[in-house]
Amino acid sequence: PRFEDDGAQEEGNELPGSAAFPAPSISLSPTETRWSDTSTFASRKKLQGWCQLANGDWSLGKILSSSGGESLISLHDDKILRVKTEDLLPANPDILEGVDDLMQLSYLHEPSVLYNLNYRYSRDMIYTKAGPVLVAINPFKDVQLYGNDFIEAYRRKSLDSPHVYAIADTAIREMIRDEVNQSIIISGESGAGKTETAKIAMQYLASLGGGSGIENEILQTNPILEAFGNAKTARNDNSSRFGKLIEIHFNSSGKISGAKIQTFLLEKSRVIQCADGERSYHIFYQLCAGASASLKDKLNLRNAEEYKYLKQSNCFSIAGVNDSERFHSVLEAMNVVHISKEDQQNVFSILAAVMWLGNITFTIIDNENHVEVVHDEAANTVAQLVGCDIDELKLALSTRKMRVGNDIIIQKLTVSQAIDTRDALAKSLYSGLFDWLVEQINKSLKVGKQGTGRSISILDIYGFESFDRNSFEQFCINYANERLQQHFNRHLFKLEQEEYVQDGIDWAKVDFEDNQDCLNLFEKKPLGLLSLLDEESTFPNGTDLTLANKLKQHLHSNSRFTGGRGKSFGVIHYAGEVVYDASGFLEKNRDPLHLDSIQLLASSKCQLPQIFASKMLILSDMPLALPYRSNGADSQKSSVATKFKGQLFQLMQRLENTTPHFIRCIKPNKFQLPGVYEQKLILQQLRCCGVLEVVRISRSGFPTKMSHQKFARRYGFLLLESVASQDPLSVSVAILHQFNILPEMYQVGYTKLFFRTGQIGVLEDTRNRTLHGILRVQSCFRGHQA
Ligand code: AD9
Ligand code: MG
Repeated sequence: PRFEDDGAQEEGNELPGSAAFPAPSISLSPTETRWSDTSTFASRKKLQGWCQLANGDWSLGKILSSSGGESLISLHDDKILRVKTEDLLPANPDILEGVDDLMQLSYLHEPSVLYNLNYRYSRDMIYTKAGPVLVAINPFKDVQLYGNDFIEAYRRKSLDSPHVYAIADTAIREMIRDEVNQSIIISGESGAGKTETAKIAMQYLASLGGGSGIENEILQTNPILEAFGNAKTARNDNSSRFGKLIEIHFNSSGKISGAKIQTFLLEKSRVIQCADGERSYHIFYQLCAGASASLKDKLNLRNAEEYKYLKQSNCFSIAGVNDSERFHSVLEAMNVVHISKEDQQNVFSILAAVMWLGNITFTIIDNENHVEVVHDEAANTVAQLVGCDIDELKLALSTRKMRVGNDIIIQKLTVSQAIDTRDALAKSLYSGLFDWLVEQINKSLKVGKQGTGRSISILDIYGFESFDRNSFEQFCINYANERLQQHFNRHLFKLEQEEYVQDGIDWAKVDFEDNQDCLNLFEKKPLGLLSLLDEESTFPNGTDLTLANKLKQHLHSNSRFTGGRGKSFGVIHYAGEVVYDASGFLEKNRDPLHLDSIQLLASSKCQLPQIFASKMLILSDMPLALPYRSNGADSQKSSVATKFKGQLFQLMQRLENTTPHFIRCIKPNKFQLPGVYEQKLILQQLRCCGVLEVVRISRSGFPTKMSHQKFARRYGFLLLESVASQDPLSVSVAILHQFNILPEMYQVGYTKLFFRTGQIGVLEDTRNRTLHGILRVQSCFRGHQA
């Protein structure tokens, strides 16, 4: 590959000459740019270099001497180290300190990237470009980078340092210029800042306005969805437990005309149980803390501490968060998105019913462990809040109707079956409520009739997760991240390079980490993780252990699959190995709809339970009157994993038709603390998301491209002299000459022109200035006429 030469090497005359460094290059194993030519090296005094300390961190030091393949290096703390010269990496000249695009670094290797990011981070410059990708490091504190003044400055382009606003601005401009839908794809680990970043992007887009308050409505969806879909986890006090795509539509005059939200796989299991120190969904605690006396009375509401579902994890509050205040913000937001007061009451009834469900207990009535529901305050309150008969409720939670041949028999449930049934009802009430809310929000944001010109989608999906214990949720989340990673790879590496080759331009290939084999491990039929999981889920006798064994039996030779003991198995993801515990996989994947519970909801006097029941029936494809078949198969509905896979495919298809803008969020430390920059943690994230390769391909590649026709049409009018032939290619070449674009800065392909970064800027500026000039002259002219 050829490289842009920023001239830094000549200026910094203390740097080794080009003999020792044929070209600035990078590598994930940073051997490429190691000092090999010690003679060149030794002749230069005061030279700085990077060396790796015993703990793995990189440190910058002055090289005191070099001989016999070894160097003495003095570190900042005056320590002197003896290291192998070939293990040293060259430092960038001072003038490149803190550059805002990693592409500008003369020496691009891991320590120089880490240093540059840290240099900026410690000055609250949390955003840095890595070629086309924006890297955002979570500050874990308020930084003075947002608000109307900044928005205005980015719009007028009086500020151009890397920023989410700049990305959103580019998306808008490209949407208008190319007439193509855009997407802003935000990724990163849990707690890295995706949701905050998405909100910052939404803020910028909303500032374009739309009339009748649509922009405010869009912003107000955030407090609602966060209250119902976010929770405190070990990694993040405000962790999103669902994925979200918001599509913001614009009309032909560039104003917002509406929006649509799609959500992915809410973590239902959190409603009934979560790990120690974590919380269930924020809204439960907010409701308990913030409800008015009359609402409390109506819902028979207690303190959060009195609900079993909430108290089992021993965590009720979040440092620095006032749940009661948040509750009032949610109420206001619900008003803004036109959820009526009556519907709000209905929502709270369901929430209270879910909490009270957890307090329902059972007594054993025979020596086969069969149970009856205890007729107490909890059962009474649930019946009242759900709007059903208390006896029906008790029956639905303690028995199951079965069809055997043509007869219907009633089977009593054991303690554990009854508990499962109760918990399943709580989960489906909550997820029904969540889906219903999203639907109401979408009705309110509905894309206006006056036609949607184009849209910008913002994707904020749960980040890659690897805990001590990883369950079905992590399995799905990490699978989704593999898909997204592939989208990223495809766009930034594969498609890019294929395009160069197709258009016949001179190009040396850059390798990248392909994750197709990991996706195959998940998706292959019939012997992939998802197929095998589904197969085992349909076997009445399948258990989590038989599932784990089956996976090992069929997949042991797959290089991305690592076995494990008992119910555990491992997958080598693009971001590292994750060991999953198959306990609960089958149940969560089947997510059985207990028909007796659905019938119970359908019999409700209240609106929401009825709506949930009919949705569940549509999903399950079952007529209401039909009880379970005796083989235990509750319904024909597709498994959770299959549904999720379908959603992901749809999502990818939608994204494929957009121009993507990628933002990579980085979590600088595990403690959610400001000012703590942990090299190893950051490096691991940079590696797994391929940031360094992106920089490499961008700076050796041609990120801007335009067809000959388009180029000629767009800039042809700027030509000062007429061109003999009017074919687009001749016009294009004439433009390139007139603007003195250097030959190494572009290539002419069969159909397109390819430019290195920064080249098209001059042309665009001239074009804009010229156009404005023309418009001014025209309006002057009209003024005279008037
Ligand atoms: V998860 O995968 O949903 O668990 P996210 O979404 O990546 O995760 P989130 O946006 O929730 O992380 O950020 C975590 C916390 O970091 C926030 O609650 C803020 O306290 C903090 N944060 C993130 N970005 C910023 C920022 N730009 N400015 C200030 C920030 N604080
Ligand atoms: Mg989030």
